[in-house]
Amino acid sequence: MSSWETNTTLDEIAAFLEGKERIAVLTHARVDGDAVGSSLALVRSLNRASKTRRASAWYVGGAPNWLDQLAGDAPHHVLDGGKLPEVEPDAVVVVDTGSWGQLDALADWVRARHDITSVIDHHLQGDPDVAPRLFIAKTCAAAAQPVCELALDLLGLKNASELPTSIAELIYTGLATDTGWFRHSNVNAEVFDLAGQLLRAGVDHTKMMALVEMNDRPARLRVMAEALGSLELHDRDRIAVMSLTREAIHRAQAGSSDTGGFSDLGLKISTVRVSAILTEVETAHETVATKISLRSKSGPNMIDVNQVARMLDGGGHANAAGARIGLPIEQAKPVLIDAIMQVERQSK
Ligand SMILES: [Mn+2]
Repeated sequence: MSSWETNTTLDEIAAFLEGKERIAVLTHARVDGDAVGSSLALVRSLNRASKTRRASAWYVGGAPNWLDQLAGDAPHHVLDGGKLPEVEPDAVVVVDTGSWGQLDALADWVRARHDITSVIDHHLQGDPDVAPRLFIAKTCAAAAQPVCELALDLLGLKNASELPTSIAELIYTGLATDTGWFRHSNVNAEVFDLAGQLLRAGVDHTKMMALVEMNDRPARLRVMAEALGSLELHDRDRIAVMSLTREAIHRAQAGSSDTGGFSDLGLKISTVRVSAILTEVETAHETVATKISLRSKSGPNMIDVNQVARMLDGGGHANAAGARIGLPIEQAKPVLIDAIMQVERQSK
């Protein structure tokens, strides 16, 4: 019985990828900064390490509007409507997730290529049967950190300050976004050490920040207003819950790529310990499901939202986790609040 633990080294993954020419790099559906940054940093490093190699990244579930600008000429494809990668790879690398649910429409495609798949992740939960090679850096703030080590390995470099700027920018994006631009509790000396090395490699912090955080369409602010307008406080104002129905997203003239990243807004309220946003999503089978994104304040009396998410068959980190429930929002909400209060009671 395998478990969600590292069972290999980055050196061994590099050795496995040696001589592989067509490599598909995948990540979780509805990509974020770490998913894009770590996948494209790996793609660029693989292609730079071998002139004949054709590595590319494949994304499902929509993409943020900054994707193409960040990616530049790094090969990447956004697959819509259940489409699958058009290559038959000789190796697959999954970064920033290792769970079937997060792979979404790509799950069966990966399952059919299990033996040639490797996972590089930093989440506390995942499905160990996704790949025979698992590198799970659970103490890392971003998947971009182990990916950076692999990139150095592939390129024969010692320090991230020696990376080409085009790769350093991608790793920086992963590191910065998964730490909330160096605000979250996962920030530590290693994070700042690596950030410093990446700045020395030529990364322009202001440029990356503007690219990712100041590049929204007006619809994104309208949908944020819908989310804030839906705010409810529960459990003596300790739980903040926002909702985004498909109707609200439609009203804001927004798309699914405009909805991410609002889950921590509720944490701005002094009494709130857990903030959640429930987003109605369309599933492959046209039934209604609710995506739940959870954030908690760290420090004394912290509520471990990874535990909450696990009760709902999801997972993540102690302060940032997610799950998906096959119920409409109004039915998912009491289930979620009950799960949070259960974890809260256990942690007393
Ligand atoms: Mn990540």
